[in-house]
Amino acid sequence: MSRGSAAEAALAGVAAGAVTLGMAEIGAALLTRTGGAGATPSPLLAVADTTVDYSPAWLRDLAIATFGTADKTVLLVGMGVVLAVVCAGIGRLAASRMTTAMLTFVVVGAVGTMAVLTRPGAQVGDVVPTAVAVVVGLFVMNGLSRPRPQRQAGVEQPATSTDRRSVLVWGASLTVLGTLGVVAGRALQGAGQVVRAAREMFTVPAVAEPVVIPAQVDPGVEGLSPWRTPNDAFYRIDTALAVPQVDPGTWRLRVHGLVEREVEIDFDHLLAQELVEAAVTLTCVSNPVGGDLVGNAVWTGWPVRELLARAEPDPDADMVLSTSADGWSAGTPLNVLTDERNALLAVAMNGRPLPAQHGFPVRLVVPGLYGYVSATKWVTDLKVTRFADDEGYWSPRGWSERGPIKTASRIDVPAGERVQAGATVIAGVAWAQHRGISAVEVRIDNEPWQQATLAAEPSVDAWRMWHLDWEATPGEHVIVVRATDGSGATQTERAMPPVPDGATGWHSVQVEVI
Ligand SMILES: Nc1nc2c(c(=O)[nH]1)N[C@H]1C(S)=C(S)[C@@H](COP(=O)(O)O)O[C@H]1N2
Ligand SMILES: [Mo]
Repeated sequence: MSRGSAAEAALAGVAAGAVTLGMAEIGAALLTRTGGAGATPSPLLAVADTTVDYSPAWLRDLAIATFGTADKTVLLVGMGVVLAVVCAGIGRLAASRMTTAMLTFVVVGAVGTMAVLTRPGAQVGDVVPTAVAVVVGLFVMNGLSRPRPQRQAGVEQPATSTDRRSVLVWGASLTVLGTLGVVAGRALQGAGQVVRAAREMFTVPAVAEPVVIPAQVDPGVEGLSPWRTPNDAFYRIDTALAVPQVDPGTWRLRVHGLVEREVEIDFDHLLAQELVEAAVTLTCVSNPVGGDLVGNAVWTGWPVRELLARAEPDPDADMVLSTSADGWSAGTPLNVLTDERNALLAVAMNGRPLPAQHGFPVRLVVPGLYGYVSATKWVTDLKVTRFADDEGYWSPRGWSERGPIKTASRIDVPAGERVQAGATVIAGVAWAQHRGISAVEVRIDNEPWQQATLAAEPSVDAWRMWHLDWEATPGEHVIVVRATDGSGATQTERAMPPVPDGATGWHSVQVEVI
C-alpha cells in the first residue's frame, strides 16, 4: 500500500495537529468562564503557563530580558513550531506504523489535557474541548495517511497522482483552517480577559435611594425560590453562541432614528448620571406554565426615559428598536420606555457588576414586558422608530410583535411527588410585573378555592411569594394555583403554549400523601 511521499506523510501529521489545536482553542473560547478564578480551558495557554511555572528563574529572567512583554507570544509561537515538528514526525511515523503514531498523538494530546487540568481553578469539564479535538485529529491523520487503496480484482494498486494531490490539497487546507482556528480562538479568549479585568475593576456606584427589602418578602418555606434570585442561578436566554465580550472602555450607546437630535454616550458618562435601583422580575416568553425561565433581581441603572428625553423622540414614533453588540434586537413600545416605570439601562445586578452572560457592561431591563421585546443585553444602539417600519429579532420568527407579561403563578412546594401526611405547607411565587399581585388562590382536589397568604410586595414589578398551610391526608391529591393581578383580573384557566405571546393556564401539581 502506498502512503505517498515523506512530505505528504509529514503534512498529514501537521494537518491533524493544526485541526486539533484549532478546535481546542475555539472550544476553549466558547467555554471560557466569565467570572471566577479564570482558569483557562486552552491547552496552548495551559502548557505555556505550566512551562513558565516549571522553568528555572534564570531562564524566565533571560526570556523577559530578551523579549520583554512579548515573552509570552514568543513562547506560544515557539510551542507552535515545536508542535508542528513533533506532528510532522508523527505523520512520518503513521506512514509505516499507524497504531504507534496514533498512540504518540494521544500522548501529546494528553500532555495538553493534563496541563489544562492542573491549572489552578480548573474544572473537569475544561478538558472537553481538548479531548474532543484530539479524537478529531486522530481521524484527520488516519484519513490523510491512508489514501484509500484502489482495489482492482482484489489487488491493491499504488496510490495514483490524484490521491497524492488530494492528500496535499486536504492537508494544506486543514492546516490553514486549523491555524485560523487557533488565531480566532486566541483572539476571542483575549477579548474575554480584557472584559473580565474591566468587570473586576468596576465598582457599582452607590444610589441615593437603595431598594429596601423587608424580611417579610420571604415566608421562609423550605424549597420555595428565594425572593431575590442569585446571579449565578438566574436563568439565561440568548442567541449568542459565545458570550459577547464588550469592553466598557470602548462601549458606546447611540440613540438615533425619529429623534430631534442624535445622542451618543459612553460608559463613564452613563455612570456619571443619577443611577437608581429597582427590583424587577424578568420573564422569558418561552416559560411554560410552572417553568423556571423567570428570576428576580435588584438592578442598578439609569432610567432610559432620561436618555430618550435628551434625544427628543418625534411624536409619530411608537417603538424603540434596541440592538446588542452581537446584532440581536428587540422592539419595545416607546411609551413603556418613557413613562414613570423603572425601565433601566442597567449596569449592575444584585449589587454586582452585570455578569457577562447577563449583558455586561449595559443591558435593558423593562418592568412588565417579556425579555424578547425589551431586555436587550450588551445593548449598543437605540433606534427610535415605528412598529410599522421595524421589527425585533423574534417577531418575524413566529413571536408576537408585542409582549406584555401575562399574570402567572407557580407551585414550588411540594416539589416531590410524595408528602408526609399531617401539617404541611404549599408555597410558590406569582408575578404580574407592573400590575402587582393582589391575590393567590389554591385549590386542593375539588374543594373550594382557598386564599393563600401573600408575602410583602416591595415593588409591583417584582414577583410575590405566597403560602398556604395544609393538613395533608393520605392519598393522591391535585393542587392547583391561580393568581389575580393588581387590576383585579384573574389568570385564565385556558391552557395555551408559549408561542406566540406567552403561555396561559393554571399550574398544578400531583402529590401522593403517605
Ligand atoms: N443581546 C441579546 N439580548 C437578549 C436576548 C438575546 O438573545 N440577545 N434574549 C432576550 C430574552 S428572550 C430574554 S428572556 C432575556 C433573558 O435575560 P437573562 O439571560 O439575563 O435572564 O434576555 C433578552 N435579551
Ligand atoms: Mo426570552
